[in-house]
Order: sequence, then C-alpha cells, then structure tokens
Amino acid sequence: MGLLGNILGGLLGIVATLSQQQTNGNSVWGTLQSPLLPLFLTNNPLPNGFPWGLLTAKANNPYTSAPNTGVIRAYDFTINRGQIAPDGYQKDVILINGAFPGPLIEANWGDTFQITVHNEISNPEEGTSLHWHGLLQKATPWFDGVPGVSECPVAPGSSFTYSFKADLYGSSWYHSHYSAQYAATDGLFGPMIIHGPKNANYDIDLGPVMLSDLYHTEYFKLVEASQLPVADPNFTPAPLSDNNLINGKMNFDCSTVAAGDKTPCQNNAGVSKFKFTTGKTHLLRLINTGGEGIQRFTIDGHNMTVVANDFVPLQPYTTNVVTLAPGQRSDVLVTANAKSNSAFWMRSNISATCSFSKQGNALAAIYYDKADTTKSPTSTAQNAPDPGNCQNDDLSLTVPYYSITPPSPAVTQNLDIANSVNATGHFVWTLGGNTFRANYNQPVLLLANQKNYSYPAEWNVKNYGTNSSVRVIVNNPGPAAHPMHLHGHNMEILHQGTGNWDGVTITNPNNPQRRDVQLVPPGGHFVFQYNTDNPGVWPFHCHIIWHVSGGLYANLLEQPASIANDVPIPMVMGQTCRNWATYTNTDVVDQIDSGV
Ligand SMILES: *[C@@H]1O[C@H](CO)[C@@H](O)[C@H](O)[C@H]1NC(C)=O
Ligand SMILES: *[C@@H]1O[C@H](CO)[C@@H](O)[C@H](O)[C@H]1NC(C)=O
Ligand SMILES: *[C@@H]1O[C@H](CO)[C@@H](O)[C@H](O)[C@H]1NC(C)=O
Ligand SMILES: *[C@@H]1O[C@H](CO)[C@@H](O)[C@H](O)[C@H]1NC(C)=O
Ligand SMILES: *[C@@H]1O[C@H](CO)[C@@H](O)[C@H](O)[C@H]1NC(C)=O
Ligand SMILES: [Cu+2]
Repeated sequence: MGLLGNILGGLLGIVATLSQQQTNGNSVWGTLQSPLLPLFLTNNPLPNGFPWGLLTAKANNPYTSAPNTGVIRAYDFTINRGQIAPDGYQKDVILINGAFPGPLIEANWGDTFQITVHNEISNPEEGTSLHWHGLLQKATPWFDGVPGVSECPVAPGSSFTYSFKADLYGSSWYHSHYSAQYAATDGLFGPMIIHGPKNANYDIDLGPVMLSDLYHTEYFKLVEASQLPVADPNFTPAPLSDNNLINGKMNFDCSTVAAGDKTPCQNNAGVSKFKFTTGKTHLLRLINTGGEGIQRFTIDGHNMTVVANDFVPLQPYTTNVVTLAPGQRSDVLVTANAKSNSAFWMRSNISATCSFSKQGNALAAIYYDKADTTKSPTSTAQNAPDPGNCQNDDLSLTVPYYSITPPSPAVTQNLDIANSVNATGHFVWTLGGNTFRANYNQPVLLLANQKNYSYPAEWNVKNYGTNSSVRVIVNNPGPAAHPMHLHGHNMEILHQGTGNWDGVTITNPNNPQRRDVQLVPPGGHFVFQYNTDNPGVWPFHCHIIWHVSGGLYANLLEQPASIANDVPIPMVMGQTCRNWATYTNTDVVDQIDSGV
C-alpha cells in the first residue's frame, strides 16, 4: 500500500512513535505547542502600537522608507554536530542551538538584528557562515554571510556577530552559505520573520511553514559525488532526495531502506500538526527551505489567498496551489470555513517532472478547534495536477501592492546558463560564460574595499561600474529549471517564459513583479532589472545546492568606488579573515565544491 497509502488510510496512526527531541532536537516547529506570532509583542510590548507608525504597504516605498526604531533584536547561536531522525531515519546533522529547523529570528521593520554565531562544529571541524535571505544589507554588505565573497568563513572555535537592519518586511529564512551545509537537511537553516504594514487582514499568524526535501546522506558525501569527474562511476550530478518535510517532520517507510544499511530507522516518526480556529483567517508563511525540490503546496478543502511573494506584498489573488522553488516564499491567507470538529491534510508535493526525489509527498495535519488530534484527517486532495512546466505563477497574476515602474536600463547584459565538462573532466555549470569557485581567504568585497577590482576569472565578477540600472537577460536552453536568487535587491521580473526572450515583451511594464528568487524554466528564459543603489558585491546564483556547488554563480559588483569611499568596513571583518588564515595554516580545508 506504500507509505502515503498507510498514512492516508489511517493504518499508521497520527500519534508519533518518536519524541519531538528524537526527531527535531530542541525545535518545537510542527507541534501543537508551537507559538503563534508575533512572539515579542507579548513578551516585549511596544509603547505606541506599531513602530512603523503611519507608513503603509500601499503608499510607502519599502526600499527607501524603513524606519530606524533603535530596537536591537539579539540572538545567540551555537552551531554544533548532532544526531536526530526528522522522519525516523537517524542521521548526522549540524544544528543551531540543538534545534532542527533552527530557531526563529523575529523583528519589526526597521529594527536591527544582532546575531552572534559560535562555530563549535567539531569531529571534523568545518567553517561556517550564515546568510539572511532576501534582506538588502544596504551599507552593511559585510554581513551578507557569503564566504569568499563578503567575509571569510567563521573558523572552528571562533565567534562572529552579524549586525544588520531588518530593512524589508515579510517572511524569509536564514541559512548557511558555506558549501552545502544548509541542505540535505544537515540542518543549518531557520525562519526569519519581520513584521510590517499589512496589505490584507487576517486574525491569526500561524508562523512559518517550512517545506524542505530531506537527504538521508550527509551533504559532504553527496556534494563530493556531484563533483567527481563525469567518467567516474560514482558521479551523481543530481542525487534523489529521500523524503519531504513540513516544518522538519514526516513519516518514512523504513522497509525501503537498502539491505545492509544498519542505520536506526523508525516507522511513523510523526508529522507536523497545525491548529485552525473556526471562522478565523490564518496567515501561513510558506518557505521553501529545501536544497533541490520544487514544492507544490495545497490544503485539502481550502483555497489560499496569496498576499506576498518573497519580501514583496502583492495585490491578493486566490489559488488552490502555490509553487515554490528553493529560496522562494509565499504568504497565504486561509479562512477556516469548515465545521469546528473537522481536520484536513496539508500537502506539499515535490514536482515529479521538475525535481529529483524518491518520496516527494509531504503531509501535515490541520485540526480545527474541536477536532480529535489523535486521529488522522480523512480529507481528499485538491484537484491540482502538476502542469510539469517548472514555472512560478504567471507574472500577470503577481502584481506588487506598491507600484514601481523600472526605468529604461543603463546597461543590458546576457548572463546565460550553460554547462560543460572542464579540462580535467569535471561537470561544471556556467553563468555568463564562467564557472565560479570561491577563495575563502580572499573575499571579493574586502578586496573591492581596498580598490582592487582585478580578480581571477573563476570568481566570475561582473563589474557594472556606475551604471544606474542593470537589465539582465538569462536564457536557459538546457533541460533543468533553476531558481535564480539575487542578493542585495529585489529583482524586477520583466519577463519569463519558454525559448529565448524576444527582446521586447515585458509583463506589467508599469509595475512588474519583484522578488528575490525567480524560477527560470527548462528551455526558457527570464529577464530582470535592478537599480544600483546598493554598493556591494552581490551574489546572483541558482538556489539548487548541486548547481551552485557546480559553479552556477556570479558576483555582480555594484558602484565599486562607493564601496571603497562610502561604506566603512568594520574591523572585525579583517579579524575574521586572520582567524580563518590561522586555522587554514594548520588545517587543510577540503573545498570540494564552489564553496558557496
Ligand atoms: C476555491 O476557489 C474556486 C474558484 O474561485 C471555487 O470554485 C471553489 O469553490 C473554491 N473552493 C473552496 C473550498 O472554497
Ligand atoms: C500530491 O500528491 C497526492 C498523492 O499522490 C495527490 O493526491 C495530490 O493531488 C497531489 N497534489 C498536487 C498539488 O500535486
Ligand atoms: C574542473 O572542475 C573541478 C570541479 O570544480 C575542479 O576541481 C577542477 O580544478 C577543474 N579543472 C580545471 C582544469 O579547471
Ligand atoms: C588584487 O587581488 C588579486 C587577487 O587576490 C591579486 O592577484 C592582485 O595582485 C591584486 N591586485 C593588486 C593591485 O593588489
Ligand atoms: C556599465 O556596465 C558595463 C558592463 O559591465 C561596463 O562595461 C561599463 O563600463 C559600465 N559603465 C559605467 C559608466 O560604469
Ligand atoms: Cu540550478
């Protein structure tokens, strides 16, 4: 009958056979004890209502209006190795404060995050670095968290404090940007929520709903296999994920474990549970925190109103399925309009045509107030067949709530996606003609700060000088979809579709969709634009771990003279590099991939 049949048929009960500590360590995500948001307004009420005062999502430009609240949101992260069994199959992980998924960081728009990271990864030791996905990091490009680009990695045994403004509002996540540490559910990620003006009304903020593919093998081994010469029989460019998780939980069918694999495995480890209040409208913050899988999210018996994509509030629209590639988010509103004793399945399926997975269908249970939480829901799935085109919702549907018309661009360039086999027989991805490889000891931004703008080709730096705006055309003739992520900006997505761009057509030219990750379909293209108001070195890369490990990455250098002249560099950046240099003097770092 298979895993899903057993769960859906109620044969495997909804009562977990493992404790929350065994599956997720110190995390409470996915349990009925998980708190509603915001957490801090109850702990730490603000004196005069909301700190953004009279600013609204409709009238105020989010890129220039962030208040300066003076409030610091401080968090302390200790990172070390551990062992948990998120789906019942025990695996080695790297955890933040012992929790998988990691702890929430939460702020009001205009607050300052201050996050101290203690790298206690040992046996073996590894560097690390954390990226705060989707924030602009204006005037703080040093704290973007990309090793070999904005910082040296945080050396084992060292600590580093990231300090940056919550400059946009909405739902996002933080994750390690060191090699593929965040993914394969080695664990290094968690939710980042910033409260700001609303563009739609709701009653209850249910918080993050993190969707992630799970790999039972540790990232290091998988990345190693993806970086072997193509002729090597063990070369695996795209390993299959083993399972799919909602808030770090799902059941696994241990009878499918390979013969000879003696890893402890427990059936029916437990799925995530959510509470709905009858008659109320709930905000769910959907985040694809996975490494490869494109998720198709539905809730049985309920439609969803999409109110934001990434950090961009939208003119609300209704759908029964939301598609999210790694790195992407959607805020959705769901009204609990069924009977008060009802229960429904929440589902997230990894697209079978666009991604690589063995068991891609995740389930979680939603219980209305009077429902029996010890019983499985018996609801029927939405009729939402996968179109198999590996595309986000049509750009004509996704209209930003705050309107911005892009100017005629100062410069237009192609950064096309391709792959090849290099001189030593390795498979590499290229973006704009080059494959990328970081040098952990020489962050590009720190050199730019010293007015050094000549770099090795493998750092793939595109220098846009003082151009006031940049338009980038990304043609993707190959057979894979790529979720392309730009740091430091929201991209204005001018067009996406199949074939190459016609060079003319723009969807909603007066107010195109903006977001920080956009899917480019196989055999297709997308075109984006941004204004260069943020001096820095901004990564532009695919968010699929195997692809970015294989070099599908470029550095977009913006207003280089201003980096050197206008953006004061904290001295701690130099100290971090000295710590890393000291560490690498005595320990050889096995950089098995692009490094990011
Ligand atoms: C979802 O929306 C569609 C289209 O508006 C509508 O036909 C359908 O009845 C809605 N379903 C639910 C459960 O509200
Ligand atoms: C997800 O998978 C389930 C089980 O195969 C199926 O019933 C459902 O229709 C799928 N949903 C989507 C959105 O593909
Ligand atoms: C080819 O790519 C692999 C993997 O990135 C790298 O280790 C190797 O040095 C590259 N070979 C050449 C000749 O650049
Ligand atoms: C700039 O940095 C590169 C990479 O480290 C180095 O090779 C080059 O010599 C530097 N140029 C100057 C002028 O210092
Ligand atoms: C604009 O960008 C192009 C492409 O990188 C570059 O060649 C040119 O020098 C830039 N122009 C200015 C004024 O910086
Ligand atoms: Cu990719």
